[in-house]
Amino acid sequence: MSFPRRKLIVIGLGYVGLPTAVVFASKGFSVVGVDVDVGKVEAVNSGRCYIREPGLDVLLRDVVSRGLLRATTDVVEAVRESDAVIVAVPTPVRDGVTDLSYLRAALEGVRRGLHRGLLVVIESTVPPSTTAGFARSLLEESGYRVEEDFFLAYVPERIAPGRAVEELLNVPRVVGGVGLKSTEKAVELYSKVNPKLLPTDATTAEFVKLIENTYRDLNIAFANLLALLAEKLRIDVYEAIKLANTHPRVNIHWPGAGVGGPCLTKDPYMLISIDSGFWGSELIRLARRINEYMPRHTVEIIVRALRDAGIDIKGAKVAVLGAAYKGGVDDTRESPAKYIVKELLEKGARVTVFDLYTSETFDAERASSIEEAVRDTDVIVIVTDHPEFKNLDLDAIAKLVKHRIIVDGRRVIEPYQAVKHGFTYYGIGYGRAFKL
Ligand code: SAJ
Repeated sequence: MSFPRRKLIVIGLGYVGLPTAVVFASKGFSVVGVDVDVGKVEAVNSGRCYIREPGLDVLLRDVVSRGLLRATTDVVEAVRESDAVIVAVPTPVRDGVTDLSYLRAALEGVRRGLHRGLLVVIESTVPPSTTAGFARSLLEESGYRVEEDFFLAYVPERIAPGRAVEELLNVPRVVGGVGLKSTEKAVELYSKVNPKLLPTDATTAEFVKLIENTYRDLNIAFANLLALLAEKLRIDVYEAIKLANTHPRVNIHWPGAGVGGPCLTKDPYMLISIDSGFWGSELIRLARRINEYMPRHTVEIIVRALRDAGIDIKGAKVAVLGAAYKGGVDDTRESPAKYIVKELLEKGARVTVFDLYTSETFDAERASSIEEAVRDTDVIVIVTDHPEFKNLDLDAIAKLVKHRIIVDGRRVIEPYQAVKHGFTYYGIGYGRAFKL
């Protein structure tokens, strides 16, 4: 039995680390969560869940009350008493360069508490070779040897915000050790929470993580390119993609007001950092450029929609529905809404933001209900595909607005429905209502 004490440390109690700590605790591990943020540590210890994840709050309260999960800021002490450590700290990318300083700080703490038999797992997204290179040498400065005295593996996280608990338990996990013994140990640890494990080596596992998100980013960029072309052709790109996707070997993603979140916006840059001078990497850079352009394009459509109705953007009242980077979550990291709202404010519009999941407004006014958001508004802009927006009462809304104009950045509303209620419908990739 490799984990005799069933004691696990999770370093970094964010969107990945907190659900991970809770899920392992719910399977009987005695888990210590470590974070530099005292606020998070206090929240966990008082059983309070600070991220919105279905089912997580109940589970957290339960494991804390049963003494299976506690949090601390002292990593060294925690590591000395544990069988395994999972590191899930942020690794931000700035100007194409990955900042490994949080990972370094976490691993330095682990090194000071390192002992024989310890398994160290990195879950943070990193450039390939980081585990077998940077992390290994840093930990071996302790005098202990990997594969002989301790074990080291890379296990990419695969949870999408909003589905953390479910995905931790059910989505297959890639498990890559720096050697066979490390892979075996890591497989043993994760088998306690997830039966679908895919063993490989650490560098392959790091690479796999980056290609998953880059594949998605490229696919969405292709969809966004098609949207821009469809607008020129004055056809509906959603109808075209739906039809193309009936082909058994075609699976095009969906265009939209932009690609946000902490993963797709940075992982492609980490992938090309393997050989940034290589001309072939332009494929990935260009995809990023298309996706980064989409919020600007959304603003262009808003300005045009208003102009078509004889309204100047300066002084116009704009109701923005959605601040989160995707539907059903409260997460606003790298949200396209940020650029859109700031640009509208810059242009002199009076902007009100309504989001049922988050109170973030990016300096615009905040509405606490849909009615408040749309009252006397000149244009309604849908930025996030929250499920609730799919059932908007267009009849009621039509009576409240000043002008019946919708700019739909996510195809949340069917154009014919909007038109039926007297709205002029504009949307990403919807070329029928306007001319470029
Ligand atoms: N989006 C589109 N069109 C689409 C799909 C998404 O414009 O067809 C936009 C969304 O609105 C959002 C952005 O892309 O702004 C990213 O959303 P997402 O759902 O694609 O991805 P994330 O960042 O929430 O989660 C991804 C997931 N990766 C993949 O699906 C390959 C998740 O499994 C990872 O764990 C996560 O990244 C991560 O942490 O790496």
